Amino acid sequence: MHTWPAPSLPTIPGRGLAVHVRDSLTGALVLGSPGPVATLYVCGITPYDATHLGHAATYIAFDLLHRAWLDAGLEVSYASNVTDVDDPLLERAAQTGVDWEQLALEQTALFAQDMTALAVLPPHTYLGAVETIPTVVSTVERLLAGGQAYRVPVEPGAGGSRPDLGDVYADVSVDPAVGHVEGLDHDETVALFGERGGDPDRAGKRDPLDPALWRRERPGEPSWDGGVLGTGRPGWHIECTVIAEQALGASFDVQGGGRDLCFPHHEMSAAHARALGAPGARAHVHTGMVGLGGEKMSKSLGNLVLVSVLREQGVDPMAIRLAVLAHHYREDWDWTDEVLATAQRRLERWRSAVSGNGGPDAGSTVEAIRTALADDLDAPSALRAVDTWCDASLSVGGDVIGAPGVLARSVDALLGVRV
Ligand code: 5CA
Ligand code: ZN
Repeated sequence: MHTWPAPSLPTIPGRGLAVHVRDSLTGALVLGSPGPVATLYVCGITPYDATHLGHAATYIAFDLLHRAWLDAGLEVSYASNVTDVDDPLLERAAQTGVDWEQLALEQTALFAQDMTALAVLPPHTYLGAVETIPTVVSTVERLLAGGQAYRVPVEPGAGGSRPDLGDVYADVSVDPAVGHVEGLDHDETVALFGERGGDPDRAGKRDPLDPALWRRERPGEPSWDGGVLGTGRPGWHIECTVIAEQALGASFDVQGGGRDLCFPHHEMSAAHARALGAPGARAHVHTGMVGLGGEKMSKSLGNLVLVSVLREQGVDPMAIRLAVLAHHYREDWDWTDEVLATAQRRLERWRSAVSGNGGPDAGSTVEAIRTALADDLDAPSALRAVDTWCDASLSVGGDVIGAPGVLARSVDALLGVRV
């Protein structure tokens, strides 16, 4: 999978602080990475209707982490995936009468353009589900051989020339950590599993929460050679387990994504890693949900504001980025015209404040940005620090030659906002 071009990163004086992030599983603020190489896996898109503001907010949040780690002197290894074959993509292709591969290609390309415009640093490893199939197959074979997975017979007509080889499911009962979603009883957990891509009612499973690892060939669905598993396609959670391990090793620093991925996706993905003897992510970090009109923005609901549409309307991507950064990443918030208008005014003000040669000293502002980001990526506080410098620059001015340049380069390097 091709990534997008990396934005240039200006060098700035000084060094960032060690970054702490909130681990969703424990609720604790933890050191993001002990270094010297910080490892990050962020769940990528399912390319059927990209890139809405919710996606943008999630990738911008982890881009802040990436930038803060670099500023702190760490080397960063960042991996992400593209779920370029899965039920929702195939369903959308079937509904709209387009070829699923074409849809995935177009939407992946559009996502890359949006990420470029939003100055998101690209992942170092970027893998699609389809290109990872051989590794998924050998991994599922290992789980079957180890007794952590089992076959479920398929319905008549499924399974191609080997209908006797069933679908493969992970046995979650071997992992007592699975299925205890905070605040939900068992039935509610099962219902949530069903809403988020699971198939709790599938006959023949040992437990309603068992997720598919390998889905056998079905009429009208794409399928690939699965060796002893038979023809089919990968389950969703194992895709991320395999790609993260392949890119970052058995243990890595942070697994990220939107909060909608907490359960079942990240929980199941972590359970698969444990079943394979790998510790997986040291911390799970989740972003809040961006909504529109009070409801979560989602491809399935169709209440989307697309980055590409805003760009076509002439909206400066840096204003979109500032609109996102005005909210703490863990917050749930609604995209509104007012949110965008406020960000546009802020961007204009910042641009006019850095337009001179001289200004107030920027050193303490740069440190304030660093301090805010090190404290669980507190972007709103970082923006307020920049506002304060801009207010001073525009009202009283200052005589430190080069200060506006230092501030502009710092805002670019740390916040990804080009002023
Ligand atoms: N391909 C899978 C992950 S392996 C997937 O969830 N794809 S996605 O296209 O549906 O979402 C891509 C990323 O955007 C995920 O991290 C998801 O949690 C996040 N996301 C989706 N909707 C929103 C939203 N409304 N607000 C914030 N983040 C969101
Ligand atoms: Zn994922």
